[in-house]
Amino acid sequence: MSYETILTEKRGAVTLITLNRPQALNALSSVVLDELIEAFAAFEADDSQRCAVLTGSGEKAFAAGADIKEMSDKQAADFYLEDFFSKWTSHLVKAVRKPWIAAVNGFALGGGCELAMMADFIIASDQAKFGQPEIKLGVAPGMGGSQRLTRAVGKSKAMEMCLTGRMMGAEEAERSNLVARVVPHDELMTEAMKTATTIASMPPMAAMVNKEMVNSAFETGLDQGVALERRLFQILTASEDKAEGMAAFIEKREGKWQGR
Ligand code: CO8
Repeated sequence: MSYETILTEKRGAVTLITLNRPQALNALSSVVLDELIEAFAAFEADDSQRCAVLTGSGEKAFAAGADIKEMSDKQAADFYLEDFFSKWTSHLVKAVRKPWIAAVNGFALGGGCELAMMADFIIASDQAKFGQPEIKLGVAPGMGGSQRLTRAVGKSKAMEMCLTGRMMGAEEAERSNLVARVVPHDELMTEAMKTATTIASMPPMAAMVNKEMVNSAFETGLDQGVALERRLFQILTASEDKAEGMAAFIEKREGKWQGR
């Protein structure tokens, strides 16, 4: 499948998706959104693919935000009637049950930071910079940034970033729990692919269940989350991969997963 604004590639069981508008710092236009929706749907539907990595092309940016040039002429009624930005969460967060990682290689600003935070976790280059500078355009985050950033780094830092539009460097992002890990810039893709390959080698249904459990911590109270965890755990114990995983451990061999 060929796209205009993104590149996709299957590497074993890992799908690599690259935002590919380097001349616009990978700004997220409506074409990018439509193509990402298609690429993630293809990844989700392909049983041979078990983890995805999303990154940006070029040296400078993961994505410098929603496409300001495309949005500048739109009126409030257009944004409201199109329910602008709603598809990002419905198609890239809710509809993707398999794990995916954002490999942030440079600027992740505005919608770019929000897109990275939609991933299950972020691995960042030491040159990455995160920010929600929408206030400087007279607006505010619109793809979940005020919510996901606050849950990740806490109220004080999220509020400061949204109100001043300042960027956070990779080291601060790791210290503040926005990213799972920072790696030297030149090693970003090797490390991200290695991590994705490790996830892809796990029993696939167990990977989906682990993802669902951790995500539920953001959406439910503690009692409800713990109850969901217990039920999902009980369901997994009936899987073929549970029987295989435990037998493989006892027989001192690698498990062979059925994905069910
Ligand atoms: N949208 C469209 N084009 C962009 C964007 C963007 N978000 N970011 C950069 N570009 C383009 C530039 O216009 C420029 O194009 P051209 O060469 O044709 O002039 C090219 O990318 C390179 O950019 P710069 O020359 O600016 O590169 P610098 O290295 O000098 O600066 C920065 C890099 C600091 C990242 C700078 O480009 C910048 O500040 N970009 C915008 C960041 C931003 O504000 N992001 C938030 C966008 S808003 C959003 O995501 C959600 C809510 C939006 C509602 C808006 C309603 C109008």
